[in-house]
Amino acid sequence: MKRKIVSALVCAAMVATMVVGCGSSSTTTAPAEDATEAPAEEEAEAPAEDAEEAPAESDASNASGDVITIGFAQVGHESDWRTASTKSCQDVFSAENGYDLQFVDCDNDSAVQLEAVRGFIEQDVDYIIIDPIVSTGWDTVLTECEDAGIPVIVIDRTIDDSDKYAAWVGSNFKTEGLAAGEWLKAYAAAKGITEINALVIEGSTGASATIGRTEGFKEIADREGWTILDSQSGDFTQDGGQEVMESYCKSYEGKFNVVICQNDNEAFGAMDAMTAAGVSYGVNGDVILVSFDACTAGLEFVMSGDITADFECNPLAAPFVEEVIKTLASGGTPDKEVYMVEHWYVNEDVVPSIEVNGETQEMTVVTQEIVDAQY
Ligand code: GYE
Repeated sequence: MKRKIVSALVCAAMVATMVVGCGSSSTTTAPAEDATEAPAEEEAEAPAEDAEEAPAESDASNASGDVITIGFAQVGHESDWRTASTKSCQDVFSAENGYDLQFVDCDNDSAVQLEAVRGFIEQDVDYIIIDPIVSTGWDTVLTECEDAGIPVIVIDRTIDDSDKYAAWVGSNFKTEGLAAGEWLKAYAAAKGITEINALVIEGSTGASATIGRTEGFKEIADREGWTILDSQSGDFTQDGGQEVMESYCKSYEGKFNVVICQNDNEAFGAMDAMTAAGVSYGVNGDVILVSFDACTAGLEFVMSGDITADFECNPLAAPFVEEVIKTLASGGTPDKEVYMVEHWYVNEDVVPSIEVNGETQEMTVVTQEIVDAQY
């Protein structure tokens, strides 16, 4: 019992950081239990219930009372974000909550991921969750899932060449890239920086997170006439970020004043490379350092001023996935797209808010309290 209450509270804290509707077509109900930690305007959207009534604890077995079997083909273990995503699923789809979670770490290998999904079909699991490593090449295997009568729920990254899945829960990556660009424009103006020469460290090639963040930032860069000196993949890893930045420091010595890393782990590697090369970065440095994800360690570096701005990607999708499963189990039709909420973090209050896609959103100055509450 004690464990269950704790898990309900953890779940409550997780959903408190999410709301719905930040993407164009999203409509859904947040599976919130207790939204006490949610920022004021988001609480309204999350229907609060007692922690004891957490979705993760209730009717977690199928109609016949059996354990629900879920196959989860996870991308890999490349980043802090990924670790948080995996933990979110393992916490919600636990044996205690009535699930048998078949978890496969696909180690960033698309062939392994397709095999994992086919393995789940063989096992005749009740539901399949896929976080697609790449956004294309899915229609055949999704047709196989459909033929087997197994609903697929896509999380995080999108599938762009098939719609044979029940629902997708994730983030709007292009919006994240646009936000980084709009913030940079306002920040540079406030600081009297008139020329932007940017280096981009992209995520894994073919991932929708990479494609969206790249497109979004480039759209603003093109509009503003900024120079993107180079854009190479760091594969969403710390080693990858460090390696790419080491080579950038040699090739573009003295020529760049902005580095955009498409996730926090790449930023950690890039910081090491810049430090080694004698390049200063962050709020007091020569280089504006922008990152995405805003995991705990990323926010710590925002607070210390090493990362200038960090655009959140919320990995805690599992409670929403559980809602989709419950809707399907009761014969309903879930919303096809469910968007996570993203907060945008900075060290200093130079740019209070920015407008993206016609909507104004505040920039949040990181405090220790925010760091402590982050996943
Ligand atoms: O930003 C990165 C992870 O797909 C949004 O993948 C995710 C990305 C995330 O490795 O850290």
